[in-house]
Amino acid sequence: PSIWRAKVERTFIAIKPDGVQRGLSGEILQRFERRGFKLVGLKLIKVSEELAEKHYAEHRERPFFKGLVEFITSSPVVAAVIEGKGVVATARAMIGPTNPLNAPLGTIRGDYGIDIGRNIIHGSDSPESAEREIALWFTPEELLDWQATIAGWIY
Ligand code: FUP
Repeated sequence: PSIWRAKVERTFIAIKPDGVQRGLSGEILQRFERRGFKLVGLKLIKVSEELAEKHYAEHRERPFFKGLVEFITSSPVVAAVIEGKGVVATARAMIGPTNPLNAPLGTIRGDYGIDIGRNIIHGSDSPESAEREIALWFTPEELLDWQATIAGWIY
């Protein structure tokens, strides 16, 4: 019974249209892979208005909601599910605060962004959000339960 076969945490990340347009997708995915997280779902998708509105439902009444939906549906998004110990909180830490101007250097937003409405990447903010968002963006068949043999060197 190998330790890396144990069910570990998963989170949802999405490289937003600005990140994809700027050619940052590979660089961003690389950061998570290098940290030790495992990709279990990955796709390039043109987000529908319906998906955008469901994803950002908590912001429905905010003044920036319409612009946010327009932005996220404007151009392809890289959607991913990554897995590993503490991945929800650690991915958020690697992403940095919502406003890139407040984001420390070394975080994705701190290294690549200056505008809150163009903050490059989304990451689930809690295990409950992760579960909701993974189910919203991926079908069960799109999530692969594969064994990363190198994980024995990480955990
Ligand atoms: P985060 O969890 O860091 O992605 O941030 P929020 O869930 O608070 O916000 C979701 C998205 O709404 C942000 F990525 C950008 C947008 N937003 C604005 O455009 N203006 C704001 O004042 C707050 C959020």
